[in-house]
Amino acid sequence: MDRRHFLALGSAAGLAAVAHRGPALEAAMAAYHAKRPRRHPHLDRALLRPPPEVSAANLTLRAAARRVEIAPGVPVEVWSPGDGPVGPTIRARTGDTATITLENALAEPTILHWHGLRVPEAADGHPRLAIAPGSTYRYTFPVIDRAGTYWYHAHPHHRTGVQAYRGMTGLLLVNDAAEEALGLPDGAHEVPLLIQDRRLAADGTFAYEPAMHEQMEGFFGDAAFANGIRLPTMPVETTTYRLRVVNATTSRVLRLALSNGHVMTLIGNDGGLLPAAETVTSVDLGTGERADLLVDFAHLPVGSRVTLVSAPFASPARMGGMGMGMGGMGRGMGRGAGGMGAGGMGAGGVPQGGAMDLVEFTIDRAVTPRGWSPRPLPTLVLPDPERATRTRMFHFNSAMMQHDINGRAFDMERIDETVRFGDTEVWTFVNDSPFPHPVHMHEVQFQVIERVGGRARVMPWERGLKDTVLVYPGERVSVAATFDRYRGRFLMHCHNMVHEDMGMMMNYAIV
Ligand SMILES: [Cu+2]
Repeated sequence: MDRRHFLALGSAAGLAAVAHRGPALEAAMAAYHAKRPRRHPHLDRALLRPPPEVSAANLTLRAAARRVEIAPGVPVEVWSPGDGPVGPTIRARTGDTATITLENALAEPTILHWHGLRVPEAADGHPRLAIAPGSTYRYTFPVIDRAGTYWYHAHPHHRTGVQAYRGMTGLLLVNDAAEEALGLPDGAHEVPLLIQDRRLAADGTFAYEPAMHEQMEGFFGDAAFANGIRLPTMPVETTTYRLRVVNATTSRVLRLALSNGHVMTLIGNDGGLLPAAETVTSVDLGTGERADLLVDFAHLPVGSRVTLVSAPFASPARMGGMGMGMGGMGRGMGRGAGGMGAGGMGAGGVPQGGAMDLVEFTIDRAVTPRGWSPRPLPTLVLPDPERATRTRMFHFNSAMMQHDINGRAFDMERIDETVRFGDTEVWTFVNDSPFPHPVHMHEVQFQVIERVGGRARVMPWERGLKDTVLVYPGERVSVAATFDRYRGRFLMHCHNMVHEDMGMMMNYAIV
């Protein structure tokens, strides 16, 4: 970054950028550059492409194995609900009716879940609704949720991890009048980023074979993908962009930051726009969480590069009783290698907390910046914990090659909790294990009201409405939710896909 240039300009944005660069971030970025993964010599950066946009009305998604290029000249077999390496971006407006047909041309059962949307039981993609190869499933539901960055992914039991990893996922963007009135960057300046991390095996396939230690901590790739493109680059103009980021990784916590240490403006998260914009230098996202960010490339010299990265952080994993935590067996080989030859059982990816490039931006063209200054965001009604009629406690345990909630692994037919329709409740998620658990509730957008232990506060990116919250080892996080849209059987689970596939999931019924 050209700090003097910024100071000379004396712009509010420039001064804010300098003021918000704390020593901690400087150190983190220095560490990042020191450990920066080398580019794989055989893979050039590919241009970032937004997935094609489709309407939610009369949409057919055909899930099939396809060969697509994930970098120039590198075809890989993906399993995708569209023609690209991941599914198309579904656009809807609040009040629309979604009518979506899923055709299963895969060789195994599948079903899609609309993550973050409140939908009728039959449209929620519960694993018991998975359809056999050759079958179709019809979803019809009104889009009742506010504007936001939602997403979709496969949800068959035991196979969510591998299917999402191979491409059975996509973005689902909802717009409404209140959001449109804000005049946020759009068109080419609105950039959906579905982030995954994967390992490309020597045989040109995506390796997904969690070894024993990976069945405990999770599965980590050696390179990041955005919209199914490996280590992409995007030419940008010297103006403000809206990045709509989904953490669609199997197990990785992302610490979103810019490689030049600049600030970003966080305007939204899981459930849409925040009560107020926040200036941040980094945002932590567990799998399933989203961030709606404004990034300003103004004043950067043409030809320079800025990378959206996952900045390094101390892995929150604690040493487990079996040495499965940080520094456990099989680690280190994959660090920074980013290589095709590193695939295969036990090779490991970049470990949890390791530095990763996500998307490179090249300043391509100087334009008159079209800034966006924070202004009042749409009013938000949050579930009120004072109205809660009941509190429930959920202990997340990972030990002895098992992941469970309150001592029980998922049973498709067992209803673990029953909630009265219309009630507001407080649910407390307690992490008794050595690994982070991003906890996701279907069918509600909740308010995070308290975190005890660990980070001991509600983070700036956890304000507003959320459907997934990151619970670190030793933390106890409470959320308030109102169950007032549909009756039926829904899920609460850890969104580390290795954990959920192994049973860290439960049914709850709204009656
Ligand atoms: Cu978990």
